[in-house]
Amino acid sequence: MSPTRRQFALGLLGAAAVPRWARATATLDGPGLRTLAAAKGLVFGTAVQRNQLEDAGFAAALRREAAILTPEFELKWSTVRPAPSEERFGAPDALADWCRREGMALRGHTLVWHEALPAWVPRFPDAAAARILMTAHIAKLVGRYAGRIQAWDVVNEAIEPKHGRSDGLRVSPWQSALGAAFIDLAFHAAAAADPAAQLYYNEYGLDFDTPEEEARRRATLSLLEGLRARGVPCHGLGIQGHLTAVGKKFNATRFSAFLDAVAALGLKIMITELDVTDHALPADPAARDAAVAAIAGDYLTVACAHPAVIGVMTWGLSDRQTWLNSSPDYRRRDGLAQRPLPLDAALQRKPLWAAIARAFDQAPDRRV
Ligand code: 9MR
Repeated sequence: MSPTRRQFALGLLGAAAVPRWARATATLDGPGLRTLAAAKGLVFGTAVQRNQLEDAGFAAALRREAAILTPEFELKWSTVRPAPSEERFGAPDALADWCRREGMALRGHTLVWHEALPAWVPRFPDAAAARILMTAHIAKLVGRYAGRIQAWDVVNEAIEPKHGRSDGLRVSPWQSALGAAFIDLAFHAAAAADPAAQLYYNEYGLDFDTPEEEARRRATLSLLEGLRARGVPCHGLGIQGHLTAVGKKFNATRFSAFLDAVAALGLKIMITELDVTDHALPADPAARDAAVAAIAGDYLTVACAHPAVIGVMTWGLSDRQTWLNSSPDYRRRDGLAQRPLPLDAALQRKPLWAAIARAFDQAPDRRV
């Protein structure tokens, strides 16, 4: 029988009997997620924005919880190259320096995407222009951060079955100009610029048991199978993991089968952008926190049990800042801030933190 809340509250259990994830929720002091993940040979990290490092409390929380960071937008094309003659590497350089000083790893996000393109990049480039623009951009960024960025999301969100193509690819500037070959080209360019970097394909909508997400899983698998068959240097799949607290069913068997199929291609898997929108839930914060933690717990239990999954990153550490509050699709209609991340706005650990901790605690040890 598992210990009751009352037993915890009354201190009736010896410290050893209380699992770490249960003990640590109420306090900032227990081991952070980075430590709990590392104990199983996993890695935990988060997306950050450069200005968050300037807040001492936030920086301390990052040090406590995260072993790897990714810039939330600072490496995107529109940010680093707003005009052809203008390069802005100040923010990503500062993040890279911070990671080096703090002994943290850095992930690069993202090289080839249909969003966050500067206005000067044509939306309908011809093939020759697309090839030059894309490979020069990749060579510049991957080359600049070689040895400092461990893994790159080389191609982001290239799947969109709703666009009606038989290969499930999204109609985008790169796809329109170069066809499916743009993906191979991007990975080859990244590998040439830093042969040691781990190169990922990163995608969303792979999580739930809906016909739409099943179609996205199928299209993603066939994309990855093609990369493998052609010997394209792609080392892993980034599963974004933008979850929703209600309204979609999670099917552990189906998700696990998807992870198996990806692993069978020899690929590693990283959960790259975990968060849980609560936009469809009533206002009560405790009820929202419980629902968010429940779905993330179910999801991460499956993910962390899988030997091909190497780690989990959340898309932000604290509810202080989340893209969900400004998204037209997801922001709450009652105007309340969402609670999608492991720490609340005061940097206190939430039930989601405990769900992640529990998934790490229950995961098999990769180090043995
Ligand atoms: O959270 C990111 C937000 O701050 C940026 O404005 C936006 C556009 O660059 O991108 C958001 O991050 C997205 C990520 O890059 C790819 N997956 C979906 C994320 C949420 O929209």
